[in-house]
Amino acid sequence: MSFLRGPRLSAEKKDRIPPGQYYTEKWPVLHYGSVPSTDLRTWNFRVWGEVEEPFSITWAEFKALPRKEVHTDIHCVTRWSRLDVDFSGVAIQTVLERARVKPSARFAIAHCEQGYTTNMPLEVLDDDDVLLCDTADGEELTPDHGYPLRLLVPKRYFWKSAKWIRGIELVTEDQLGFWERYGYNNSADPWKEERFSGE
Ligand SMILES: Nc1nc2c(c(=O)[nH]1)N[C@H]1C(S)=C(S)[C@@H](COP(=O)(O)O)O[C@H]1N2
Ligand SMILES: [Mo]
Repeated sequence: MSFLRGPRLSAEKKDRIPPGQYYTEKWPVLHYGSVPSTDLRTWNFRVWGEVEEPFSITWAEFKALPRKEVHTDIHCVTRWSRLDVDFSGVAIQTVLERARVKPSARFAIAHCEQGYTTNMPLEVLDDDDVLLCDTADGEELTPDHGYPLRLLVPKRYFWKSAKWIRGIELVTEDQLGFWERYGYNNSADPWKEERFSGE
């Protein structure tokens, strides 16, 4: 049947594919620019902005934080969806609590290598399936998928899941990130097909 793209899916799995998406078993690689190389000896991760306790931690300190696993589906605005991925890393709440986010903080900006940013309301970031993630399906992230660390925000299109993340800034006013300035939808809910701005 020509309208089926890719492998056949059970009804249960079909219901997990948002409108306008197709199922893939592959994990495509998408980003702007080149894959950065990371030296874990100089790598750090910062939280700053509207917080009581801005901090910077090394890779060793990051790896000593409590771990969490998230089993989820991911949806890219270029229309592929991948189901049942096992991610592991550190719950976003672990770093937000350590920084003691001020009540004035309303939005978060993820800052990555080479200046890539993505933005979201604090309540979108502060969700129980959001991870700072360093493994996928039991393997360390590969360089092209964000090694050593990426953000995972499963309820939004995948461009909000910033690769090569180096910090989070909490702000009072929203600031568009890289793809959001380029015309991608600021909210990016795949179940509402919020792909591009103006839609
Ligand atoms: N640092 C950074 N993160 C990024 C991007 C980027 O250009 N730079 N692109 C985003 C986009 S558009 C997508 S679809 C996903 C793709 O992630 P993947 O290559 O692991 O599938 O990464 C997101 N994270
Ligand atoms: Mo994307």
